[in-house]
Order: sequence, then structure tokens, then C-alpha cells
Amino acid sequence: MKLMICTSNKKKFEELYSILESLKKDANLDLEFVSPPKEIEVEEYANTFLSNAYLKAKAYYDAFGIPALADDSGLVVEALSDNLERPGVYSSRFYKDSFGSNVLKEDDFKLSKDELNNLKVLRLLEKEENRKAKFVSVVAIVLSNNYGIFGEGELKGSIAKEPSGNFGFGYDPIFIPEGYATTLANIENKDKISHRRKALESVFFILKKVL
Ligand code: ITT
Repeated sequence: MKLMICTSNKKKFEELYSILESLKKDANLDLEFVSPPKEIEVEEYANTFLSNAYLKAKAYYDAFGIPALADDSGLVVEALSDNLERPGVYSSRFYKDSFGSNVLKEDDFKLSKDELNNLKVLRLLEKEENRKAKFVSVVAIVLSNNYGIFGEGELKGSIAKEPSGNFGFGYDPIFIPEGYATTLANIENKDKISHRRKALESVFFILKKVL
């Protein structure tokens, strides 16, 4: 069976692909992971990771008629969250969010999107003692028109005082996983411990039963 890995984020694609290949080998499943024939624009208008993951996978399934896998993920910082988790489902575009927008100055906008997101979190936490955070990933697989399966994974940790490391992407340079003394961007085997691996393991558990 062909399974499309549906994301516009190149680094996320690489992580999904590499974890999926290792799970496939362990499960001895006849699966071929492919890229979608072309990228499509999906409006992620829902307010949960689960709904957004489903929206992405379903949009690709509807466009190409091939079983589709999508991940919706993000960082949740305890001190920045109230009834809304932040950056949460808005992780990718947090630097543009009106919440805390005064901490970024005009001059900062020469930085990349990931650097701006990290800078904003660090500035918002400047005087904050509670640095607890977690990464969340929800993976949806749409197998046919009315049949979707899901998996969720979390990685607990804390926010560093400054960015460090080059592995991974997004918020990895400012996130220290529980039990480690350094950021995820300094940890070469991220794929073995990540929220994404946990989400894929849990959806694979179901996939093995239904294929
Ligand atoms: P697609 O929707 O096309 O998959 P995206 O990057 O927009 O790509 P999301 O909407 O799921 O994906 O946003 C996830 C954001 O959360 C991502 O851009 C990062 O900023 C952050 N993020 C998610 N997983 C991460 C990880 O493993 N390490 C660091 N940051 C991560």
C-alpha cells in the first residue's frame, strides 16, 4: 500500500520518513512511503492538533485518492498558557501572533521564522521561573473516504535560557527534554525520543491491526 507523507515542512518530512521506515521494518508491513504528487494549500482552521492533523490528511486524500498521513504538532509552554495552550496549534506562526507581539522589534524581522519564534518565547520568559514545556504531535492517517486513524505523542521538558544546537528544526534549539542537560537541537538521536516517534508508534499499533 502507498502512504503519502503530507507536509510542506521539509525537516518534518525527513523525520516522519525516517521514523516510518524504521517502524515498517520492525512490523514487517508492505508499505511504500511517498510524497504527494504536488503540495496543496490546507487551511488549518481548527483549534486542536487532532482536528488540524485530520484536516491536512483528508485534504490530501481528497485531492489524490491515496492513503494520506499528516502530523500537526507544536510546543506548549506552561507559563504562556491559560485556557489556550501557547504557542500550541499556532506554533508555526507564533511570531506573528498578537499575543506578546510587543517583545519583537522591527529589527528582529531579518531573522528566519524559526529564529523569530524562538526569540519570542525566550523574551516572553525572560523573568519567568516556570520554564516547563512540552512538545505535542498528533498524527492522522486517512485510509479511505470515511476512515481515519490517529496517534498522539508528547515530549516533556523545559525552555533553555538561550538557543543552542543545529539538529532538528523549529523550537528544538530552545527545548531541553526531561532527563537531558542540553537542547533537542544538540541531540543526534532526536527521532528515538521525540513526540513524533511516540505519535507514529501509537498510530502504527492501529495500522498493523487494520491492514
Ligand atoms: P505542515 O503543516 O505542512 O506539516 P508546519 O511546519 O506548518 O508544516 P505545523 O502546522 O504542525 O507544521 O506546525 C508545527 C510547528 O511547531 C513547526 O513549524 C515548529 O515551529 C513546531 N514544531 C513541531 N514539531 C517540532 C519539533 O519536532 N521540533 C521543533 N519544533 C517543532
